[in-house]
Amino acid sequence: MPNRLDLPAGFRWGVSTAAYQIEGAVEEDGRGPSVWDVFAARPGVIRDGHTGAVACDHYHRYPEDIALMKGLGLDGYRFSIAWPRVQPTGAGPVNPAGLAFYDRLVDALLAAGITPLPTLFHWDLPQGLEAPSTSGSAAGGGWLNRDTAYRFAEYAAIVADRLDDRISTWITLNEPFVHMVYGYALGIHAPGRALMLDALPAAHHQLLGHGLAAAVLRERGLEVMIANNLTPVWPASSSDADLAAADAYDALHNRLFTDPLLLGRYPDLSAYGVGPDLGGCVHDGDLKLISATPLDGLGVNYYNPTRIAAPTDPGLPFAEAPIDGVPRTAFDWPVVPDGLRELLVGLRDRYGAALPPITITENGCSTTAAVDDQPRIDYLAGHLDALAEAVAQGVDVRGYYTWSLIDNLEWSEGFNQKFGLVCVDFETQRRTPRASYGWYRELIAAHRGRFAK
Ligand code: IFM
Repeated sequence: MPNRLDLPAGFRWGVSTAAYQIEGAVEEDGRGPSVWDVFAARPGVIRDGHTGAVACDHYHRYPEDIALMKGLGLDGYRFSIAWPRVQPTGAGPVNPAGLAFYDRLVDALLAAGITPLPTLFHWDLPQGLEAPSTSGSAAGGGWLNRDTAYRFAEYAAIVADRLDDRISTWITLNEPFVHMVYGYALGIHAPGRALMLDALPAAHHQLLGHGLAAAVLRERGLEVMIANNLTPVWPASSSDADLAAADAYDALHNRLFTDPLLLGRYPDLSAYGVGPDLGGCVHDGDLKLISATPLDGLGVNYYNPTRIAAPTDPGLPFAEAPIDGVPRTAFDWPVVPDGLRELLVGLRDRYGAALPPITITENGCSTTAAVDDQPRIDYLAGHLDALAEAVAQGVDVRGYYTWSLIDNLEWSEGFNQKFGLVCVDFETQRRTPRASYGWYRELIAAHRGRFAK
């Protein structure tokens, strides 16, 4: 059996974070409000009333965080750019001080020998695009509004024009599935809409935004990726009803966000009573636009498989079923390392030649451990071995970015779910590397050592 040290020469090691989860400084240097600032201010929506106002104070402490990354010996750092820092209302004037922050960050990363891998959108939409003031230039409704896709492409051009001399590969969106479901269908993330299936335009408009931004990036000679949250879907039994439910869930979670990009079409959503135009939001030519710029890489965020059974009540064509008999993370997510191999091999089998090289853009777990986080080491080791097995089975995987460098704001869970290789004391902002930090550093060094002349 191959193991993690058998990953190929040139395999890239990294860590991932996102702007709203770490930066803080939400009112500094001209940053405008994001949907997350507004949502977090609502009583009861985030556990313990936590917000991203300060988070890890990375906006000020980024040199210390880059020193931690350098200590790991990383090849790359995946971070996200806060759109409202760059364009405070999401349309119109650029905020030079906001762009200057990312300039400093990128320069400091490069000086540390770390390749920046930016994500243009990790859920912190400018509030001006969700609910514009009367003087605003946008129409509102966030990603429910087609116009947001065009604003996203403008923003992509602004950022690329500033940083394309130093960054060659860009990720457009992070996990459009999670953003649509949690933000627009269930309302447990910003912007807090609970529209159920009426949230589907938020899926299509994100993908349209990807297509438009991808063209902007490609015009500048840049490489384009997207980071999708994907899960192997396990039917609860081999009954026809469970198989049909699993297929319906797979279409929604996985294929809805990957088929249009790689195959230029939406999957069959008839189990949801939805036709190929997703209720009318898909215009002629949109799918061509979404797939026109071939992806240079597919980012895969993997945490766990999902077990699906036939629905118990009307509404949705599936019901989630428990996965028993496996370890669980502090978040109560099932730990199934081989699910990563299964997912990657399944992607290769489904998309064949249409599948670009894969990078694992997120994988990790929350633990309750202060510093001695053996469960995280076990999680990472198991998943990296499964990844090596997928590579041995012929899947082209180029890199692995663990989630996350440091503990951070885990959205509606606040600071209560801790995913970091580095522990953060949110009272003092003191960073303490965990055991997993040393383990990851040793792994990277040992893997590199195999290929050293
Ligand atoms: O923290 C999130 C991240 O923002 C997106 N992917 C999953 C992580 C853990 O829940």
